[in-house]
Amino acid sequence: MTAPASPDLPAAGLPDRRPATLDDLAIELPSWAFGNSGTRFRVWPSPGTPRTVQEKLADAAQVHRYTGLAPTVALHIPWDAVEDYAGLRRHADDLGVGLGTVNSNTFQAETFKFGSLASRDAAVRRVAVDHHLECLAIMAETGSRDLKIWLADGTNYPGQDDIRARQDALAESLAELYAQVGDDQRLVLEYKFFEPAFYHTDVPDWGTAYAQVTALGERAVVCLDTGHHAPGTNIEFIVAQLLRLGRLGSFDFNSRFYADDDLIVGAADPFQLFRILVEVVRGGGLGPGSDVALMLDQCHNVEDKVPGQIRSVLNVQEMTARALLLDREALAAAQAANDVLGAHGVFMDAFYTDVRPALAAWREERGLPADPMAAFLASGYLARIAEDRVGGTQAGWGA
Ligand code: LRH
Ligand code: MN
Ligand code: MN
Repeated sequence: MTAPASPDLPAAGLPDRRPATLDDLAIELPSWAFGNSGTRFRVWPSPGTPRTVQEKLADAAQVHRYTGLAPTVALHIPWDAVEDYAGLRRHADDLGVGLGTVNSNTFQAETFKFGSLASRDAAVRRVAVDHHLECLAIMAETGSRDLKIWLADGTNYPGQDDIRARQDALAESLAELYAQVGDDQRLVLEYKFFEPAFYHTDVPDWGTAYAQVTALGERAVVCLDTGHHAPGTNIEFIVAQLLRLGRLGSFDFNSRFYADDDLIVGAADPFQLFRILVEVVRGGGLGPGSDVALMLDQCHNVEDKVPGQIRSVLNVQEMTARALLLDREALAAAQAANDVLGAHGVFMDAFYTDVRPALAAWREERGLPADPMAAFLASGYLARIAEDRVGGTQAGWGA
């Protein structure tokens, strides 16, 4: 294990801790993955789609029941707004899951056409800050730790607005908000390089998110959404850097081919997921003492949603298992000897190991089905919800 880079930085590798194991893995599901979604061309409805947040939680509980991997569900406000959040928490508890991160939403209201927390209009900023204060009040009732903020703020044309003044406005808004974040809570800032703004985005990259959160204080951290980078970006480097700096708060896992595709994590590039998880394990982001939240942020446009989420958590588990297999001693020895191909070989050996039989055994030891997908599909749940959930409006991305 290497020594910390400077006395101020948290120790890399955290040598005195129990090493992470597969039992440490817990993945948070997004409530919105269970609603209908699509593209700007069409939303494809599917039978049995939840009509309420309670039904979204029931579907999420199925994923946990068959995999043992997904004990919490993230909410999006106002999509999941209810009158009684303490009641919603009890409902989740009865289903065997907990409520997790609360996501704010300033990307759909008319008021925020030209920006929200980064707007230069003080009245608009007031509305945006108040929405986040409401989210904090909800978190007190749901028992959630994290307030996650993703901003659609940006401009479409050079000269449209003063991009530097908007950074100052954003810093001001975040500072007001952060002052209300409780001792046990965190403010998590998510970045995204473009879309819906096409020319400039106010929080486009990890560096900007890092600069903004470090100005706030210790309980402000960064969310890395794997779909929010330009093609070819070395995401595992960003993971290593943010962990080294102690500011990696959470992941939004998904897959991309072209842009913010929100496909099943590990579907487009399993090797990238492996490389990311190697850095997570290396940097102490899994296991005792870690407060990195591993979340999914996905939409299932054409496939069934509950099996889509089951596939997703199993993909994360599979690549985590391979990352845990990495022979770090052999790797360190090869690296120290500048044995380029030897080190690469050790790395690839872990990636190419088929862990599926071992994972099936791991599940059976814990009273879970060896094949969660097959067991779920055989349970008849999909047919049951298709029959039961007729009438009312199906929830969708944005409802
Ligand atoms: C933005 C984003 C963000 C939102 C979610 C619905 O693209 O990734 O995390 O909250 O999608
Ligand atoms: Mn996201
Ligand atoms: Mn996204």
